[in-house]
Amino acid sequence: MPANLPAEAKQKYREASLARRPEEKIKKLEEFMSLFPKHKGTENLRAQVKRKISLLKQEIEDKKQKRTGVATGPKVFVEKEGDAQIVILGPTNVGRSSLLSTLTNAKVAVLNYPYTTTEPTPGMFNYQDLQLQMVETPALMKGSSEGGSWGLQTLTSARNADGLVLMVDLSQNPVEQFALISRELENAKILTKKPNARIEIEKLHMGAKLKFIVLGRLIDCTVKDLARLLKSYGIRDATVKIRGEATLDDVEEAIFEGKVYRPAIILANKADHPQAAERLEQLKKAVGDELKIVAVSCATGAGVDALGHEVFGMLDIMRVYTKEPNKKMASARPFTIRKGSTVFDLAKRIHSDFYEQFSYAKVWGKRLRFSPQKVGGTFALEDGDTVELHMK
Ligand SMILES: Nc1nc2c(ncn2[C@@H]2O[C@H](COP(=O)(O)OP(=O)(O)OP(=O)(O)O)[C@@H](O)[C@H]2O)c(=O)[nH]1
Ligand SMILES: [Mg+2]
Repeated sequence: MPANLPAEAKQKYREASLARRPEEKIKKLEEFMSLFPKHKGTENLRAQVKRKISLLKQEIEDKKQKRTGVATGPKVFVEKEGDAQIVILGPTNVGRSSLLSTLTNAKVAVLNYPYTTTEPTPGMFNYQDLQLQMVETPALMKGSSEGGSWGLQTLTSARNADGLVLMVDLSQNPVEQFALISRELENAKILTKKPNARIEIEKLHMGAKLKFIVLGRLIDCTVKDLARLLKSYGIRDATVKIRGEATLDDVEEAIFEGKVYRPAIILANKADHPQAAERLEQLKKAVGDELKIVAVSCATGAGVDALGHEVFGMLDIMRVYTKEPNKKMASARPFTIRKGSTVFDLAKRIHSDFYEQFSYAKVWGKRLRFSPQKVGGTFALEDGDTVELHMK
């Protein structure tokens, strides 16, 4: 827990947040690390800062690559496209590429040979009205979370995703494979179980001030305490959204982009294997009701049809329809946004102009006592709402 950092360290962190160039940020973050003691209580924080530094170094590499046109390394993660990005994770040879080529048009090499896939590779999976971007990542292995082999790419992709497919193989020992995936995710601070508190801190332009949207409950602290904490890290302009039950410590951890929650399902592939049924039972026993398990065979196609439904079901997204002010009908295709999103979130998704020049919105929804209702930007949307945005 990063609690009780010396004021000097907080000041340094603030400088790091304000630094514009990645080189400068790295320097400040390294100085920041030297300003707090090395012990069990700061272990998490050190790991997070180290990961941040690795990412910044990668960013510098990527820029160099763009300038010189010379590839120095593979992409860290894939830009999001479509309605949601699902990252496929698993140890080597479980059939991640087979899944990608079953669900999408992506051209990938499927080989009975380990470590074929060496960079995050996307494909688009059309499920009903939705476009789900599936991303195969290089194999997870012991030590991936320490940055070994492709660890940085694979786990950064997972961190960046909207949902995860954790893939194991029923021709091997799926319990061991799942244990490996769980361990690496845990070390990388990616949770697949919904935490009590979910906190998002979105930094805003200077002068915007601090805004708090508390959809859940604060434990042993007030909004004033949160404001004081954020200001001590130099955060003066931000929207802070809190769902579930959050303590001051949870908010402090969120400042360092510590733990993230990503919904997940387990996909047990190679269900055509003679011992598959028995191993599936062992896996179910080991996992309990922690995560949903879906068994498929990419080789025979068994179970694959149900996947779209399962993948969409695990995502924390809702459909919102938009309507132009002078039209009668709402759009046929919905926008998909995170559950708990506001009118501002929707506006930003459509175009930054809608956000920057936002005046008010009209919302039609089943839960509303009357529709349309005139609302402001922080109004929380729900699945199935229709929204009409008005600009200044
Ligand atoms: N029996 C059986 N074999 C499968 C199935 N799915 C994939 N395979 C085989 O498993 C091997 C590995 O498949 P890939 O899809 O390349 O596995 P991967 O997880 O992408 O592996 P790497 O990228 O090399 O880490 C290939 O020989 C596939 O033909 C399945 O459902 N049943
Ligand atoms: Mg592969």
